[in-house]
Amino acid sequence: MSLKTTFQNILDELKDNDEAFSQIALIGQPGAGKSSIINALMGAHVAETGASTDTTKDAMKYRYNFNLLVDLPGYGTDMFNMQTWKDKFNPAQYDVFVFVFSGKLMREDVEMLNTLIELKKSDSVEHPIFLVRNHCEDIANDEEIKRISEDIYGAINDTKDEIPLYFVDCKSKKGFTELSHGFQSINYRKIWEQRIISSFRKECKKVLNGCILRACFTIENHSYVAAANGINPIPVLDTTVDLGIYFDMFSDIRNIYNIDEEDLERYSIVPKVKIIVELATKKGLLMFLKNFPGKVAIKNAMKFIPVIGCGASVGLGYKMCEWVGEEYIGDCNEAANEILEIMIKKQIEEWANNKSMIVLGGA
Ligand SMILES: Nc1nc2c(ncn2[C@@H]2O[C@H](COP(=O)(O)OP(=O)(O)O)[C@@H](O)[C@H]2O)c(=O)[nH]1
Ligand SMILES: [Mg+2]
Repeated sequence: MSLKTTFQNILDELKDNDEAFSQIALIGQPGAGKSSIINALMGAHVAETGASTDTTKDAMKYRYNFNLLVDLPGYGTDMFNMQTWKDKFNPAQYDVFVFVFSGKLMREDVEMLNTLIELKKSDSVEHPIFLVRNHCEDIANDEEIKRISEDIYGAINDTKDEIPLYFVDCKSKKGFTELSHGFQSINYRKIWEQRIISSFRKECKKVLNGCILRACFTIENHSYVAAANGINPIPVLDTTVDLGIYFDMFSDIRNIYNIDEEDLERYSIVPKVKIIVELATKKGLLMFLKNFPGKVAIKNAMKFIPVIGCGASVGLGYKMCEWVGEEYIGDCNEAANEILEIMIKKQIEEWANNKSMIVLGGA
């Protein structure tokens, strides 16, 4: 299986995975009605609700069309003070924030809201925010609606246009049509794409890190062989470079990466080690030795010859093989990263052209 196929399988799997769906997190004090809102949106009693203490103890996820609704415990409790809550539930991992409140805004609510707004502004990915005032059956008149609205926008300053406010009531299910329409305005597709690409990059880098580790082992083994061969000096240079060992090593490294020579030439900018070694001539070897960053680096071929004796060439053989191997890993890695970036670019283009694949939010 080629490296490209390995990458493609990772991408396909990510596209099929629920975790790639946009995650809409409900955030608010305990008892604000987060779990009840999830039930109202889902049209079924899926999340546990409770009257007194915080019933939700961990992040619970519910599939909601092509999204996940994430029910979170409230903050500012004995179990989760503000800091423990932020550490444990790290809001940045979620895509959309639904800030739920019911009574008067507390100091902690304002702090949390501003944390979310800060994230929305600073993160490279989008984080739409929705404000939801629950228990709206308590609201007596328009005057009170105006006051609640002024209160919350006052706490977060000038973001009224970007952060909509909804009024809902979980008992009578009032306001949920508007809220679910609001969710539909989010560019879920873009969020979903960003999520897939970022996970794809991460997973592929893990694969490549594994390749580097295994390739380093291979280098070590070949370098021992190269060192053992150091007692058979090449005439003229008085040192040993057994090119067969190098080509074996290159082939092993390519196998670890599942990259073939064609790929390497196509993608890697200049597979420099290969070119130098392949010259396999006195000139080629001298070029190669001039590039070698160890102690034996020489300015002039003639001066180099008397310096290296048989004894020195044993250690030199090891060092040179190691260096050539490391350079070759660099070439393979460069090619692999280029394969990855080309795949990402192609996938983004394909998404942009395939308008029929729509990931919708809302009920
Ligand atoms: N009257 C009324 N009660 C509600 C409303 N929303 C939630 N509740 C009740 O408030 C309590 C806490 O709700 P819950 O969803 O568990 O809040 P959470 O802690 O934010 O998840 C439960 O007993 C709910 O039945 C509402 O809009 N109106
Ligand atoms: Mg709850």
